Amino acid sequence: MAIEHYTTPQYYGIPEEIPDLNYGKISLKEYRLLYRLMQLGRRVEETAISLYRQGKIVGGVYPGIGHEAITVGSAFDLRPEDWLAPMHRDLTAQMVKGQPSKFVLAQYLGRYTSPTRGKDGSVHLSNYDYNINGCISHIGAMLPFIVGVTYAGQLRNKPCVAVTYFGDGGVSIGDFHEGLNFASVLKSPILVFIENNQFAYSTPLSKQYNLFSQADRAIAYGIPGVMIDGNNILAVLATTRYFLKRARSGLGPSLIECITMRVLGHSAHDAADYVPKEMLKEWKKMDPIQRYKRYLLRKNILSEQDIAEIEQSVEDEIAESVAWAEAQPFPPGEWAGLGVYATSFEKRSNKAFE
Ligand SMILES: Cc1ncc(C[n+]2csc(CCOP(=O)(O)OP(=O)(O)O)c2C)c(N)n1
Ligand SMILES: [Mg+2]
Repeated sequence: MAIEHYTTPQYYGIPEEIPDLNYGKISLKEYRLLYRLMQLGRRVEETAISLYRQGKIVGGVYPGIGHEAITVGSAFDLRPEDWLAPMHRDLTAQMVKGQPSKFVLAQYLGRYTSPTRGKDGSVHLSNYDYNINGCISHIGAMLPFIVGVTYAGQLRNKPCVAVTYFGDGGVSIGDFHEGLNFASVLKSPILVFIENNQFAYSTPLSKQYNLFSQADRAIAYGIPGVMIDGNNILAVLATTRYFLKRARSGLGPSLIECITMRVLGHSAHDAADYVPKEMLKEWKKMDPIQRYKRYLLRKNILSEQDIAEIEQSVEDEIAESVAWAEAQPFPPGEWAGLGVYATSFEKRSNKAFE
């Protein structure tokens, strides 16, 4: 089974444990916040799936459930001036960067007060108030784009780092290779995460490439590449911290392959019958939130009561955000023809709606 293929990398854990690595200093506040953000991402997406089943969602839902260690760990240390260029499965990273959960839900529901004012679904959600450039649909296009964004920062002497993401399928496209080469030449301060979730839609890894690790692709571009346990929040955070520091000090980009599993279908309309049941069962034991919770309890970092309080505060936020989003108006018809060309494109700011 594919899962056993990945038992040797440095940071790879076992289902019940998070190994003791040198994580750097993590304060109690950060331990709590990491848990809260993972839980918030999970619950927002579960809520979106439920709204989808009620026929309320405009467009699709592409859940990143099971990816929370990657989406939270990779974006956790980003500063306001840094950029996030998420993929279709990275809504949780957007919330880590500051995107309010009520905007995520308003976007799913196609409301006029959503960041794109009701145009498009959740996938292309951007928010320039938080330096988030939403997913460009054509897989691969995010990398050359974000190289350009950080290059602008380099030229203006206003350095910023950027984090972007690929799937295990997306890395086979030309833009990935051109973009990574360009990033290497420009010493772009970019962390490129590969969310290896074992499938690209219905295509398993065995039909996609013949490498042991996608991180090996980094060698071809003269940059560092690592493969890590993508269901271990602390491994993702430690690795991100290391490469962020490296990028901020002018040493250029890195490629970080995170091994995980797409535990649901490609989107809410995909039952994913092509995924072996046994494989899913094994991966569910490695759920990143449950693993982190066990770690926090075992190490006496948080108590059951602390965890319950955090979970309740997430439930309260979700209830408030859903109520707000459902009460928002749909866009007026004439809005469909506005904002299409640059000439009529007003500066996007969502502050007015907060
Ligand atoms: C150039 C291009 N080809 C195909 C698609 C359609 N498409 C969207 S997501 C997807 C699967 C991507 O798989 P992967 O990169 O592994 O990411 P995952 O969905 O598993 O997170 C495909 C084929 C697209 N958006 N762009
Ligand atoms: Mg994939």
